[in-house]
Amino acid sequence: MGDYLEKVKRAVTDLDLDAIAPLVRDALDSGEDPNAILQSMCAGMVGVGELFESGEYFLADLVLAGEGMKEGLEVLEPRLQAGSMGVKGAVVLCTVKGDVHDIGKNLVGTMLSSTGYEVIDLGTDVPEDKVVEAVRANNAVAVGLSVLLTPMVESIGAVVRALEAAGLRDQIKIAIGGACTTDELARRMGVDAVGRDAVEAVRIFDGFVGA
Ligand code: B1M
Repeated sequence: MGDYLEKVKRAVTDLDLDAIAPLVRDALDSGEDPNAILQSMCAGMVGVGELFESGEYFLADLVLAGEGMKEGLEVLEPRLQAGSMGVKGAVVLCTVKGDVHDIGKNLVGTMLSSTGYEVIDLGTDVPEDKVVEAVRANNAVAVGLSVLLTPMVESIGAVVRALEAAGLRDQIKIAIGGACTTDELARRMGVDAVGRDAVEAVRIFDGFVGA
């Protein structure tokens, strides 16, 4: 069984795009846990990031990796979805202003909606006033912010300040996540939690709503 997990990871890192979705399907057919397959795909993306950092991959390769990841997730996501939608409350989710990475955010959204949250996904490069608007319109219980780019971390603080200015901060919890987030950053930005992966994100939001 474990062989498929390694193959999925390698196909993502090697940008073997035609192989990713079929391998995910084979892994599912062989009885692999969808969450374990997801972890393998994410590990493959870490490999892509390392090759980009070392100069072996270029920006176009990151784009290709993103495409391959999305194709694999299309096969995987229906198997990750099981729960009853929306019963735990509404969560506003987005990637912060200046950042267009959306694969991790989408995964967090899938996991949250599959475990009972109504997910209001605002997309990527989202300004703080849109977050405030969505929190109000949907009576949201929490906000999830994805941020992968270090130069964009101030966008987190902008959301916190906008929620404070709107008088909503006391009634809402905020979590952040993404490659460049740390506990120290969370403290500095004044948010309530940082999630390392989509599974931990669910644990954090469950803690927020007492589920
Ligand atoms: Co970009 N990129 N990228 N990129 N990219 C990174 C993030 C980078 C680390 C690569 C590197 O140098 N090693 C680096 C950022 C360095 C930094 O600032 N610290 C980088 C850079 C520099 C850039 C550009 C500036 C490159 C350029 O133009 N010169 C540019 C910026 C564009 C912009 O946003 N304005 C850019 C562009 C792109 C693409 C568009 C080509 C593409 C994104 C495609 C897409 O998303 N549709 C891309 C990709 C694919 C990556 C890497 C390789 C992979 C990201 C990914 O999808 N990972 C990435 C390298 C890396 O992260 N190691 C990199 C898989 C995904 C499942 O993981 O998003 O971390 P992740 O999400 C996880 C957790 O973090 C967590 O759960 C998820 C699931 O487990 N999580 C949350 C995420 N959000 C959460 C929110 C929560 C909780 C948990 O809320 C509570």
